[in-house]
Amino acid sequence: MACPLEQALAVVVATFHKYSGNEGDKYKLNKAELKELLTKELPSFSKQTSEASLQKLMSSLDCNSDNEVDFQEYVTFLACMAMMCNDFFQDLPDKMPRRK
Ligand SMILES: [Ca+2]
Ligand SMILES: [Ca+2]
Repeated sequence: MACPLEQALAVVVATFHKYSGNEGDKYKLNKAELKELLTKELPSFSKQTSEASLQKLMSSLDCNSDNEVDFQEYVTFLACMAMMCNDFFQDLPDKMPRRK
């Protein structure tokens, strides 16, 4: 049985490919694929994702400006989210997510 962190890494990889393969380049997320990933996999972070904020997020993630989010850009995004979670939880030990 895999450890939780190993499972989490596998989920990070599998989640990307679950959406990246829907349209066009199967190793990159276009805007529609990114939107679907955000709304289905990160619902608490993307409650009010307007078209404008999606476009803004897309351009800030798209470091190489090819209008697609590749795996590296996606991982950078998740790393930023992880840092935000860390900032939020580190001073709130009671709210620290617990391993199940
Ligand atoms: Ca794609
Ligand atoms: Ca890109």
